[in-house]
Amino acid sequence: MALADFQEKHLPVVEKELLNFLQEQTSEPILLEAMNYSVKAGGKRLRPLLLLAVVAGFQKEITTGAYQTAAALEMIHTYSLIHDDLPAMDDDTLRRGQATNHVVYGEALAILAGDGLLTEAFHLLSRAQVPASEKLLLLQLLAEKAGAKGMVAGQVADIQGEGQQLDLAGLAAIHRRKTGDLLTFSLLAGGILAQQDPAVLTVLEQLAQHVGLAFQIRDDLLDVVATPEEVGKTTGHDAVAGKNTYPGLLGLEGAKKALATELAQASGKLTTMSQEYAFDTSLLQELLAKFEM
Ligand code: GRG
Repeated sequence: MALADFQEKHLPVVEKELLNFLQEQTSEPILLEAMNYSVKAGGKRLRPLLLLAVVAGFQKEITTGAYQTAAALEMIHTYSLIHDDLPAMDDDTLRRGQATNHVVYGEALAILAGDGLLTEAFHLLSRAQVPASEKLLLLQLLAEKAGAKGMVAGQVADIQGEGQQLDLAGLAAIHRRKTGDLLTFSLLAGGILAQQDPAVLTVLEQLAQHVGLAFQIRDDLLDVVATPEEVGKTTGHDAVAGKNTYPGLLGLEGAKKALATELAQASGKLTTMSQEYAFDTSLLQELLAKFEM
């Protein structure tokens, strides 16, 4: 199945699980409105897509539990964007092509909308229709990748690195956690839901590291070369904020080369998965091709 058909078939189900759960679990209408505002603002749903594409690549049925796990993952991602945009963090006014959450609802509600999404993500996953042993693993992994040695730690390191000159290893150490860890969860969760053993999960994790770096380098490049209309958020922001970026360290051409290298390495991991674990790589290859610049 082509990626566009796969998206059209499966992403609306993730959406339904997510929106229904928030609706059922929220008792304050303005909180629901603020959470829905960012959820419905039209993100690419890259992380749910990666998760579901891995399940499909192992030729397993996409169950309700997989949709619920993907919905929980997107809730965590959306919370991170709301909080990242706050005046105390990146202080951004445009996200997903719309005014950021705090611009519309004020800072207090934006913080609470993020808190609500974060907490309800774990609530949804804890109730997901997934066998208990896999569910426990998914809960632990999501906490680890989103938490204090994962995405949150990466965000702290990023803030502390502002205005300092980092080297490539320092930059990678930030992004491996800030952006990479949630992408890693996306791929590993697909493997766990497809009941793969640890050896396969190790290859998935290696694949995720290349995907994560490629994604970040591309995001840095877009901040330099794209318009706000193209990416739905303010651009040129990194330079103003004194952020360490791949184009800043490597130059535009060097960053493009680094992106191509990461994508080639990701593709190599996919070949290994196809040869050794009968993994159908077509969806992920098509998705990775979209990262090329
Ligand atoms: C606030 C704890 C906390 C963490 C924030 C993810 C993150 C950490 C900050 C976002 C900053 C940023 C723009 C990072 C670059 C990579 C990234 C996560 C881009 C946004 O993800 P997309 O492109 O967004 O998948 P959509 O809107 O399509 O879902």
